[in-house]
Amino acid sequence: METRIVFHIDFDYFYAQCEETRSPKLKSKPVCVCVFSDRGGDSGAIATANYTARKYGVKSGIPISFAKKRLEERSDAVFLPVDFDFYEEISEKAMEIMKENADIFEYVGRDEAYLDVTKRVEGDYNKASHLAQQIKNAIREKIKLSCSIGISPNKLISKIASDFQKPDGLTIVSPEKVEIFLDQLEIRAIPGIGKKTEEKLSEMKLKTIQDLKKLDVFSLNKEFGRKSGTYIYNAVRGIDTDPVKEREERIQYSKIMTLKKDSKELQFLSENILELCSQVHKVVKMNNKMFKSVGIHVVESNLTSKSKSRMLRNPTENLEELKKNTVQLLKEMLENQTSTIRRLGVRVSELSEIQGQSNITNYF
Ligand code: DGT
Ligand code: CA
Ligand code: CA
Repeated sequence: METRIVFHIDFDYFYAQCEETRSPKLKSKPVCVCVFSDRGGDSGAIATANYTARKYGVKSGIPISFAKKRLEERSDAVFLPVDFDFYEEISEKAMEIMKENADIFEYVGRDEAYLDVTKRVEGDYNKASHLAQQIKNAIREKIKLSCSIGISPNKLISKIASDFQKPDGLTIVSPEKVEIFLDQLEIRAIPGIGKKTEEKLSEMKLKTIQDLKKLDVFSLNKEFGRKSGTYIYNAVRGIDTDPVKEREERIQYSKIMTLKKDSKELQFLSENILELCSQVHKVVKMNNKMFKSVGIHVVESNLTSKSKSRMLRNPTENLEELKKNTVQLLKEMLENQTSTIRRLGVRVSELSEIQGQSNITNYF
């Protein structure tokens, strides 16, 4: 039997809750955070909505115009544009609190992370539950954010558990409760089971995780392929040996902009890309990092995305080198560019820490 204790922590209605922290008046209203497309008007999609808006059927991914229809009777409904920088800032602060409370911390995304806490709670689920409550309290007091936590012997079950009593949930599934917890759930509770898989299974009259246990691994492999089949076979039995791996939030820094006009002119695009380089470089400097990979990203007028990157010989923190490489990438991309470009981005990755005095001095 597994003896690990793993937390999965996920912020509730994250973007919308961030908006509530800066204007608490929003709390009583339906709040929708929107990704407006640059077509203007209401074109675009809902990134997320608070639970008041969700009662009216508003959810991530639906068109903004649908959301407005569904909220027609609520004249107090609020539709805000996304502000990623602000959410990032809040996320970083909350992640700090989690990191301090983990033996191993694995960043998953802006609003979620895994923590292995086995050692610090000495494998004790009671202590684990106290620790989780402390983390929830600290995040609520310092950042004014609510989150949901799942606790279990592995990442898979904790991820399912954190979603089980949202919002502001705390669900503990100790090893002896794993089976009873999983059996009652619908198949879609398993992360990675999409609509298609669910439909296929429901045609076979399988609805709950317990039903799914009737299938042996061979039939599952035959139906879904070896990789998915084996995953499903293990998942319904609560088996997941994937360790919590140390991973920090920033694996890359990037900036992206919508151009004043669509263009494929080198001169115009270079001017803009150099400005993006300076912005990215500022962030790199602020975080005391070096990068070894440089990339550019474009969105064409027809909304097709393209990117191009290159690995440098050595890690660097040098702005001129960043500029030289991005302009070179841009030239290469424009060589057989037929469509004009609407959005432009610069990204650095393969980050490493700057260490030692010698580096710090040549870094200004
Ligand atoms: P929750 O966890 O169910 O209380 O609600 P959220 O909003 O935190 O949902 P989650 O954890 O799936 O996603 C975290 C954030 O990611 C969410 O606040 C906004 C963003 N996001 C999620 N789904 C979509 C989507 O379909 N489109 C866009 N643009 N953003 C999304
Ligand atoms: Ca969330
Ligand atoms: Ca999430």
